[in-house]
Amino acid sequence: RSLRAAVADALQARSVPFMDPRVVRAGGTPDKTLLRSVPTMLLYDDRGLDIFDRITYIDDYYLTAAEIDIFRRYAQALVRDHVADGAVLVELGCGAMRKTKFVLEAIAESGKVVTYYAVDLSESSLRASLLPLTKMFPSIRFVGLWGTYDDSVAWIRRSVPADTPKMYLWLGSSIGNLTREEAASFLRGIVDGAMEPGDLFLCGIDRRNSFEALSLAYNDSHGLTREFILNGLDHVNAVFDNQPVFDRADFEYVSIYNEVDGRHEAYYRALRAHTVSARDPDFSVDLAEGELINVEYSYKYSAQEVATLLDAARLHHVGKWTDAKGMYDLHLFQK
Ligand code: AVI
Repeated sequence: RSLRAAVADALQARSVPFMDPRVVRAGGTPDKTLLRSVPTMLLYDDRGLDIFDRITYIDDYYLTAAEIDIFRRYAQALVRDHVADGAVLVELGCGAMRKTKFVLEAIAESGKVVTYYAVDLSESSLRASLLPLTKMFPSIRFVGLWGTYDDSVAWIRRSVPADTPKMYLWLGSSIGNLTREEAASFLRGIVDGAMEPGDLFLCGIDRRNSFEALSLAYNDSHGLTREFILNGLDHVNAVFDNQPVFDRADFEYVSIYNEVDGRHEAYYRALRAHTVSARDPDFSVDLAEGELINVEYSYKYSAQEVATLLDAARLHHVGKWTDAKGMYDLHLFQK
């Protein structure tokens, strides 16, 4: 019900500023228009999670391979130098945990005693990922935290003694799906609420790579990203008990890498003028032909933007590892 209200609100409001990137690239100043949107969260129903998982295996979407490359080469050193005996690791939004395995392997080899908390919104994916790990790494204690990031931070604050060394892991450039301001205040909330001085935060962040690389990463040659984004329309229909709200045939996926703001922008474009409507909550929205509806931002970070983020969050930079192609960084921050 609250997701329905969020969809209705976002569709009715024109609140997302948009500047035509073609005009910006040509050196002009385009008109600023305000667009409708739908919540990014709609991309993650079971089918969306499954398509995203497939995206992480394709070359065009280089982010996952880059992060895995970093872990392959540096997980041992990371555990040796930064994971204390008796530490607690908290992975936010762990998903399929493909990269986590490298860290767990290094922990098991080190003989250190570690408790690993995995936070995820999907109970079934938590169970499916954790069960085999408990068998593979009997020396590590696994705990699944089913809920939002905020739930887990509150839980950690209540349940983990303050003097236990903690390391948070936020991988896969998930930070990119928040605005820079949201990212800073999210980190600041953890720093203030659930970290002690000396505690660590390991964060995978994508760089402001070339226009070509980013355009391909978010509009891959297999069409998986297009399917991932368009599936969000079907999910809206499901959320509204298949009234239906959207007809997929009326929309196409628009992928734009905005070099000025350093972010990929994902939109639905209405292929014809038509009205979309639903009941409970009731709304009716007239879409113009060609109208764009925003569904996702994926922010990319320069070194300066990482530094600004850390200042705002009151964290210090203590380490950085980069993939062989120099496209992606794993950063270690400390309170
Ligand atoms: C989950 N998140 C970090 C992905 C990203 O890169 O923004 C989601 C995604 N969207 C399109 N492709 C992948």
